[in-house]
Amino acid sequence: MAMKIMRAEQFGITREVEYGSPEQNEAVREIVEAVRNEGDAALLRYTELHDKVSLDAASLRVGDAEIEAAYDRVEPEFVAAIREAAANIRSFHEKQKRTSWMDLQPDGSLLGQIVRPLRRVGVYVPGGKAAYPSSVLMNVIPAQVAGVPEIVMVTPPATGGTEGIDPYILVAAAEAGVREMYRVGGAQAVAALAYGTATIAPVDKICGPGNIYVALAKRAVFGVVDIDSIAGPSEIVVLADETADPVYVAADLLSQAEHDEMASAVLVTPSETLARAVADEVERQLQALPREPIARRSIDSYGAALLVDSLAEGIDVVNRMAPEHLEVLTADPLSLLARIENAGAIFLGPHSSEPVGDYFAGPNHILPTNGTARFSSPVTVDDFLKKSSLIYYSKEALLANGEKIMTLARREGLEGHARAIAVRLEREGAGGSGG
Ligand code: HSO
Ligand code: ZN
Repeated sequence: MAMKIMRAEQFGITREVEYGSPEQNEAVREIVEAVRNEGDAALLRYTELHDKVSLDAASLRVGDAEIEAAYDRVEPEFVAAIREAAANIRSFHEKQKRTSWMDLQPDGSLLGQIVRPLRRVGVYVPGGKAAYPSSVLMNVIPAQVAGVPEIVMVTPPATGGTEGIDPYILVAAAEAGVREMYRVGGAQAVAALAYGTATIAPVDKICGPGNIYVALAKRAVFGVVDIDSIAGPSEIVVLADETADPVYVAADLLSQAEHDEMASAVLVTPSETLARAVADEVERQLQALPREPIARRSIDSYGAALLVDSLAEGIDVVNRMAPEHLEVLTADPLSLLARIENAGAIFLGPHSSEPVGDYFAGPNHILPTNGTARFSSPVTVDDFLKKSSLIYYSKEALLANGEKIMTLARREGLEGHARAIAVRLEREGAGGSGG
């Protein structure tokens, strides 16, 4: 089966959010409760049950020697590349920093917003094939730039298969500056981060991707702590005209299709010639791709080349899809930028292949999926900051505005509110004694 070519209006965008089966939800509820009530004991029990690793509380924490040893197990070029990527990601996110502000009003009042980092953040790193060192950087660095003083990583004990924790994950975390790491995963790790145990102190926010149990556990503890958004499968839309190179378009579509059988990779183009060339090229490149089975299933189920009458119509289609990643491979991509409203990340021109953003350029690769780019944003420094409002009213301001405040309070039937103002106006207002 080759990539489908069809008119854009024939393409149904059906994406579903995973809420888990009743059994999965029940299992997660039980784990979260047990960890909440029993702490480390439950943590160790579920680790033995689900990860088949028996640990004691003292061995949950990953030691410095183990982190050091990880450096000997990875290639020097990996360390060099991840260092440079981390530096790019850091300098990009530095631009997102916000500062507190205070505004002195003419009446002598001071109004403002105080920006503070969260105190402690937990980053979940999944086990198995989806343990991406790049995603460790994308979660940790914005938190660091925000100024979060304590960043802790949790990952299942056999992230790297039977060898224990994947050394590439340990090196990425260490390069990003994480010093506190625990070998624990699944719903039990999320519960430990939310409620704390004797070994793991509770955090204020949990972020990072995981399997369905991790996602359900994050939903279950939301409110006790903050969580990041729950990511859906990767998506890429390439908007291209006849000037695009079909080899590039196909390669970029496959770069996301290989993530997941449920990933979606879609070409939108007014050129039927390009659509046919890309479909042929996808098939040719698929045959030589190591993750061909995954990518092929993704292309077969969610991939397509969509024909439109014009680039203007193409932009409408893109805005309706609100893709996680959008590549614009047209003669003049910058001229289209102003009309693109909904996309997690926009890649312009033939040299901005999507993996440039996944790994290296600096913007975050944790992006809104499932059409949520209509209303949400990539992970930024803001996700690790909170704000407090500041009010320092002057006497002059209170005297000038007190009556209005009382009017509003009494309208709501809140006499106590009105009196809190009234007592001050009586004492300090015109004729009052408080000069
Ligand atoms: N494209 C993925 C992120 C990723 N790619 C990690 C490679 N490693 C979701 O945006
Ligand atoms: Zn990717």
